[in-house]
Amino acid sequence: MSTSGKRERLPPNQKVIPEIMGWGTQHPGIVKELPHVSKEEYRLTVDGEVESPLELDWKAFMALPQAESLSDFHCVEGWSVLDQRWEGVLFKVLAERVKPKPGVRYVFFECYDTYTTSLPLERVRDDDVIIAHKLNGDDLPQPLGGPLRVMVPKLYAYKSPMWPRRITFMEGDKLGYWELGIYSNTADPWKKERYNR
Ligand SMILES: Nc1nc2c(c(=O)[nH]1)N[C@H]1C(S)=C(S)[C@@H](COP(=O)(O)O)O[C@H]1N2
Ligand SMILES: [Mo]
Repeated sequence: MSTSGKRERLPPNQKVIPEIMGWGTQHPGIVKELPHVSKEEYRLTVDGEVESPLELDWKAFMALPQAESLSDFHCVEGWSVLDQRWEGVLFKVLAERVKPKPGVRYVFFECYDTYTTSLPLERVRDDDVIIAHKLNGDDLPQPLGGPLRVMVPKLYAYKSPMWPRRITFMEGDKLGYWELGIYSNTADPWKKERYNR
């Protein structure tokens, strides 16, 4: 927030670069090779404290209402990419389908490469949070999370899990891979919430 109360477009200490860098170029991935998950073998499980858990294959995922989200991408390493157009299913649409039970406040993500992260339910219900299969008109490249990535643009990108395998709705929070390590669990770029203290 600036003193006028309006949010600056670029968070503090970020510089704009033309393209998202991708897997292994900033933080090494937590596996040695990119996980190979084809659309044919992709399964996304949505479970936990919900009335109607789901297991989606690619066809079922694509049959959900599709949307677009235009947003800026902020990496904790200090670079940002503006105006990225993601296409896929809004997270809040998926949340409506599974019907979280009262008391659910967090969502935990497990990925095909064993990466994990968590987010407050309130945050992932924002209009710009999308489970994306396209970026700027093309199929999402695998090093950027293809075939599928959850994009949470208001937070540093380590809160945007690539290749999600399981999404679990929970009452309490559970720390993910980087949050157990050096990075902040709140991850707000405008507040420079980079590191765990
Ligand atoms: N599944 C998975 N998602 C992940 C990661 C990962 O290693 N595996 N790395 C995170 C981290 S630390 C960052 S900085 C961003 C990197 O996104 P990019 O490679 O598209 O720049 O993805 C996040 N999502
Ligand atoms: Mo990162």
